Amino acid sequence: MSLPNLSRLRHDLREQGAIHVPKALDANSMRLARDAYQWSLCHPSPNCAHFQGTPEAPSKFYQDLLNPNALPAYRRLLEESFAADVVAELWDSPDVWFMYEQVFLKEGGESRRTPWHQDSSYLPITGEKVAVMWITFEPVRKEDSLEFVRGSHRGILYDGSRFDPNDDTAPIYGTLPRLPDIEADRSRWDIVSWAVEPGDVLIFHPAMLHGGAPAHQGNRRSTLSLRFFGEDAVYRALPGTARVGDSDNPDRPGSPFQDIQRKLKDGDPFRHPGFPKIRPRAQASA
Ligand SMILES: O=C(O)CCC(=O)C(=O)O
Repeated sequence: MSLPNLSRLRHDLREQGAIHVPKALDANSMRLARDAYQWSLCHPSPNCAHFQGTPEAPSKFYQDLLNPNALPAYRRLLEESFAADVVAELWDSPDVWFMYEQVFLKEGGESRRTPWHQDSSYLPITGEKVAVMWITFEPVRKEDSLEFVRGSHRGILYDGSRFDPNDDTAPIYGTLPRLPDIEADRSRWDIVSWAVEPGDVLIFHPAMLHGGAPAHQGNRRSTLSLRFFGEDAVYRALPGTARVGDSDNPDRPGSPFQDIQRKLKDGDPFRHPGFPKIRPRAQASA
């Protein structure tokens, strides 16, 4: 595949940390993505969470991630869709590994925002070639989309958010700088977002500060995030132990992250059989 405006997309992903790639996934890729997403909704893992609404935002906000049984269900998406090819092209690298999936569903009226956070606060991985692909199944207006602080992947790594309904910045470790209250004064931050159609994707570095707008009465926001890494990705120990139940924390009992944290030391190549290599495609045997 060949993405239009590839050199600008590569530049912006590297320097600004997040990009909108229009029409990245064709109809077949979107069908496979939806099948995988539906599988996740029908097979909640021990990691799934229903976030409490508030009186102002009472609607459903569901998420699940790193389902221990996801790989067979996601295999066709990973092998046959363009998702990993898009990432390989943006990295200008043939090698892509899959880390894990995350599903979000907001519906039933006003929902709370997804608090501002950086995925890197929860992940013992670092490198230039680490990326999140955000796929939406409904058209999303710019004001209802995922938002980013431009260039924040080059800045401070903040503590994670506990997704506490009473305090978006409540920390998970207490050892990293506390997340700033971006919503309290958005004008201080260089916030960027895009309108996204099904088939478009947002791609961002996991160190990017990002947060999700709420869903509104009469609309549904169902999205799938896929996390990938490339050949320069290395292990970087987390600054503490996130607690099981902390949202976005993939360090769950039995997860490959637990194993990797026992076995690797800082700077080791980030590799584990639970994180399969998906590009280049395996050669069909004769
Ligand atoms: O879609 C959202 O509201 C949040 C997405 C997100 O935080 C992620 O994909 O890492």
